[in-house]
Amino acid sequence: MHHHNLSKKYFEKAKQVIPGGVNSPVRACKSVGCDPVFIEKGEGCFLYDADGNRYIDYVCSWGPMILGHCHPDVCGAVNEAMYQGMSFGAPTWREVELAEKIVSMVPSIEKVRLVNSGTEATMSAIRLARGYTGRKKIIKFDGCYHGHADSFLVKAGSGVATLGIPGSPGVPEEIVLNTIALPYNQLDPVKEVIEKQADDIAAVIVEPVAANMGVVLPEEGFLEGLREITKEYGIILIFDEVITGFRLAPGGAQQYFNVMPDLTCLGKIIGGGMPVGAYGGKKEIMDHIAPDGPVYQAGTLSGNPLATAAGLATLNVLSRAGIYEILEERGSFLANGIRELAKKYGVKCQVQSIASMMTCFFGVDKPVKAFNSELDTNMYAKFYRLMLDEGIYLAPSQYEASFVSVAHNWDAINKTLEAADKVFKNL
Ligand code: KE4
Repeated sequence: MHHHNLSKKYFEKAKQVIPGGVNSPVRACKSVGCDPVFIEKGEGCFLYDADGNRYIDYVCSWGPMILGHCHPDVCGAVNEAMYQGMSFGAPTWREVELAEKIVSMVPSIEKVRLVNSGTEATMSAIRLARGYTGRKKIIKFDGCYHGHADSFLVKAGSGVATLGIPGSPGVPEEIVLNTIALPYNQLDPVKEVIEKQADDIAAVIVEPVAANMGVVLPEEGFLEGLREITKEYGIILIFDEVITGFRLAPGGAQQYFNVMPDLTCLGKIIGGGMPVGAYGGKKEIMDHIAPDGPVYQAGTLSGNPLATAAGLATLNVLSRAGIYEILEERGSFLANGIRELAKKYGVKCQVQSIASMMTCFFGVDKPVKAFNSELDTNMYAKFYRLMLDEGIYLAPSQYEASFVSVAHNWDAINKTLEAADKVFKNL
């Protein structure tokens, strides 16, 4: 690897004018014990940093860049849209085209509202569920992250025993009193809480495949069980598919597992790299949203021409035959290759993957089924730094997912496994 002199210089400057030098905390790489590199450009599966180092990119902007960087169809669409006007704050036909595309791809969505981020999508979905049911409480799961709206920032395990405890300064107790956090992949605690408090519970929100505690798959029957009990008590089931949407399948996790939520939250891939989020579901529920309904939600740049152009171009490419088979084949080949290397060198590393997303959990050698605070995060940090030196750009946190894009060809995958072989040998 070359040096990171310019990145270091840029980071010092950045920290003088931006909190932590970053516009989102995880980018500061605090949990992997090194400073972030500043990226100059991306191309296909590659990133190039300010010092001219090239990396194979498995962060993919935390999910959105499923087609790789600078896909011609996406760049072309944005370029064309740009010269028609960047934003009007008025209805445009392309918003309808994107909405129709989302409705055609995501099985449970009949109507959809575009917003500007995943956080806006989940925040709005919760408000809609509360407004539609007239109830206040929500159930979320430890280790699942739904963006930074107050209602979701509760301490883990703040479940039914103790009322929601703020997970961050600035979040009033009054807000999180109504948030119940329960263990992921366990139905009994959910049944217990709902049977006691059903009339107060507006929604259950869940990452159908968790990615914010590392990739954790739903246990057999977990999603089906949530669907059954929420239907029985008239509770809105919300799938937060900000990561799994258009990642696991054209119709996301709900199509992959064939479990239909009442509302779905989307983000990341839906904008192809531009700021787009969305929430959608049954017409009967969505018609409660302003201006037709009483539940208020709004946004100056929601559905803006550039974002809808990027999003529509991305979903159109993803709709081509064979795309998800390619993603699955390369994702599983990479995950299996790393599993074999961990075994070859006797490294305690549990690789969990689905479709084209994966996490290497260090310090465990059996399945991770819920948020695990005992992981060897130091070993992950060492793995991260050594892989970065080999030109492989992984998620800078043990509790995140890494992603394969359509642009990760076999040469990139094989180079990654060669790097992992070298790194595992020295771990
Ligand atoms: P945004 O507001 O960051 O667009 O989306 C929030 C969100 C909602 N739901 C899920 C399942 C998510 O994963 C996210 C955001 N994910 C994080 C990390 N996995 C984005 C990276 C960051 O925070 O910088």
